[in-house]
Amino acid sequence: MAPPKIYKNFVGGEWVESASGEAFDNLNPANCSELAGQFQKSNSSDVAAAVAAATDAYHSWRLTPPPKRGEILFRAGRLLMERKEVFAEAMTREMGKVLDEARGDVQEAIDMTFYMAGEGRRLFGQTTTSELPDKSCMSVRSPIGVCGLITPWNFPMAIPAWKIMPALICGNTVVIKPAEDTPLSAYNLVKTLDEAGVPRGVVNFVAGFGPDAGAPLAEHSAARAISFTGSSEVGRTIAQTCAGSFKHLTLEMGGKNIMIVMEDANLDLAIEGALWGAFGTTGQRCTATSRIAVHKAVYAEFAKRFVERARGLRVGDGLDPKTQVGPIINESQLKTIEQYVGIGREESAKLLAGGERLTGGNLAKGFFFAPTVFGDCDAKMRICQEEIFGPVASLIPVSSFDQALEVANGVVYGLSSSIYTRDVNKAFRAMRDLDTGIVYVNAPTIGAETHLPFGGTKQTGNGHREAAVTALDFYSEWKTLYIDYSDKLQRAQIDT
Ligand code: UN1
Repeated sequence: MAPPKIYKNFVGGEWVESASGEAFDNLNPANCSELAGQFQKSNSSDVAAAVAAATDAYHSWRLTPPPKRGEILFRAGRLLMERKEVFAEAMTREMGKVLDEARGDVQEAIDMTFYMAGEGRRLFGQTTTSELPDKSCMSVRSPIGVCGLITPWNFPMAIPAWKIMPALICGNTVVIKPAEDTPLSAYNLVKTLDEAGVPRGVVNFVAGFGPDAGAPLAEHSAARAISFTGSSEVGRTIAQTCAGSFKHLTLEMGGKNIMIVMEDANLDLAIEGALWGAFGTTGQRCTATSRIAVHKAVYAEFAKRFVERARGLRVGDGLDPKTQVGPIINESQLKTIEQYVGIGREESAKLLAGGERLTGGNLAKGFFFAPTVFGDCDAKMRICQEEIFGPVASLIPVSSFDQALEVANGVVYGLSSSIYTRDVNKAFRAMRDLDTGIVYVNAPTIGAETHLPFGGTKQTGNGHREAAVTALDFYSEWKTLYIDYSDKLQRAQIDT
């Protein structure tokens, strides 16, 4: 077998090795004997070099007209389109999601790239009147400086694009530290940006692990803003680090997303949606449907049909076109899922499907887990409260719409929710009263589009939204300008 390819870091426009002199393996979770490459095990001196390069590059990038920045992003978007198939296949090899979904992930990066490229000719501020004569007022967006981006493994190209593209169009420079499980997709994105003409030092890429490379990035005094997507545990540590210097921070963390199925729902549609929401991406989305509250009038039928379909899902290597559910990202995540299945059993939830690791045939080579359904759950059980991040759905019977809402809102997270109903009154009440950042009607909890705000309430985040025009609010600062052309001193609030 040919030796694995060794991928380098990208710092100041050069491909460089880590100061540590060490590399780590990027495993294929569907077949652990296969490597998707080796990446640099970066440390704080690599991060310092990358932040220094980004600081240097900031001086001219911030002055580059935004439509020119946009042109580079348009070129990058076109290159990503040409490379979509190759990048999707590489993503499935490093992360496991089925090829069709990997294509969707690359597409999401393309969409974000074009969306933010277009912002280069907008980046609108406000002009307004003054309370004083011969005076003009406006607000404009200013860049912040160097942004540190720490990204997760579950959307290994889309989420880096969610962060890099708005940062760049606003005139910031970036250092990205992707998840150690999926550096290749971020590498492919960064390489494409370089080839599209992003100037040296504007985008820097440092592979490695959280404690060695992520922490020094969050701690670095010259990184003026940090954007993190990942676990609540790591998010809390990053928030504490950033608090010391009041660094700007966006956090996108856990979810315990619910689908509500009312008695008047189109059950065929709801079952189809629940399967996609719970088991798409092997349940490894922050937006995954992990709780399904079903009205008692249709609970038995829904449970029976949903379980049958869940049992029939084909689990396997995401490169096989017949596969519907790919592997779990790594062994430690697999153990977490196994632990939660144990917790569900102890809590006397009824295990209706799955519940175990799959090791038959080729599945023994990777980290596979059967699509799992717990029935007759109580909303207060830990499996209904805590994020599992795997193919596990818990069915909660409810007797009314009001009870469904109470169950829905009775968790610490608030990312996404959904309701299946044909009653317009219930749909509108749900849209108003579900305490989540995203609400779907007659669709599952996954499937956000890039031109709408993405993020959650409560402990899902810290109040920011990614994507859409709202992302610009994080990656820029408002600067307010007052221009007095009266040729005399005019005192606001006094000389009116
Ligand atoms: C995530 O769940 O981590 O809405 C991101 C979705 C995708 C993005 C999910 N477009 O499901």
